Amino acid sequence: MILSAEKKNNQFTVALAGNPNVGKSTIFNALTGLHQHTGNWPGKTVDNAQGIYEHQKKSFLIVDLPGTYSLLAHTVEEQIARDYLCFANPDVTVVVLDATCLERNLNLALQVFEITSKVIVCLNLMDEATKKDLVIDVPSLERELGVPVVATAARQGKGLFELRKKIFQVASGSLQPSPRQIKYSSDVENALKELLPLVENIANNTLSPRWIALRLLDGDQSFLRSLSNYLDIDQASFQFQDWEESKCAQ
Ligand SMILES: Nc1nc2c(ncn2[C@@H]2O[C@H](COP(=O)(O)OP(=O)(O)OP(=O)(O)O)[C@@H](O)[C@H]2O)c(=O)[nH]1
Ligand SMILES: [Mg+2]
Repeated sequence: MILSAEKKNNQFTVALAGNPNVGKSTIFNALTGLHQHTGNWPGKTVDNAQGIYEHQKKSFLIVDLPGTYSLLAHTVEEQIARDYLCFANPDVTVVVLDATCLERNLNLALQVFEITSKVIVCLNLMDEATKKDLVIDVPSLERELGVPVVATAARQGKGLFELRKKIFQVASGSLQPSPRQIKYSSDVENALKELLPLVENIANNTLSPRWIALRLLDGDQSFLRSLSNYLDIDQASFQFQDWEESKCAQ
């Protein structure tokens, strides 16, 4: 379904995530030009745009995800974006942020960091930030976040070559981000420690066990439905039952 983006052999896939109105489609259009097609996500009335570009003789299939403030799947857009990031296993995820309101936008970035380590932050609308006399220390932000940060002004085409370069480096593995992880309260961290060994076998080497465990603690039914849709979790659900029973018996 949504996950079977028409990827060819030797093609890298790139997901563009971000809050609404931060310039994702502007970046998507600038990178792909006319090499794109649009439709709807299967079964939904939400736009699905995919396109292709080349860099260093490699082909990149880029997917413009719906704008979302979070990936906790309260809306159909959030569910689509979350499922794509969790189950389509893109080679790179670019989180586009509005440089004029970083704080609000970083919320989504930190959620993406829990799902995948192959992340780049694109700090867009830098021209607007400059107009507002905002100065962003990009190297410090990069160090704090643990991922490459590329400053862009997509409407003017600024920074996009650098963005393509970083996408290539992360996709090919020559650059390996190490995204900062949120540390939760000790209660949550202790529960995570117990859950992690149980979820590791359903993580399939692609999905972050920590993200799965966090969603389970959250009682996120929408994520559980997607897990059973996209992965075979029979064995895992049996083990969760054991875990729940042992907790109840205590
Ligand atoms: N000044 C300025 N405007 C930009 C920049 N990038 C995009 N825009 C403008 O911001 C508006 C929103 O851009 P979109 O590309 O549609 O944003 P989006 O993230 O795809 O929005 P949704 O699909 O609704 O989530 C448009 O008017 C763009 O022209 C930029 O770097 N600087
Ligand atoms: Mg858009």
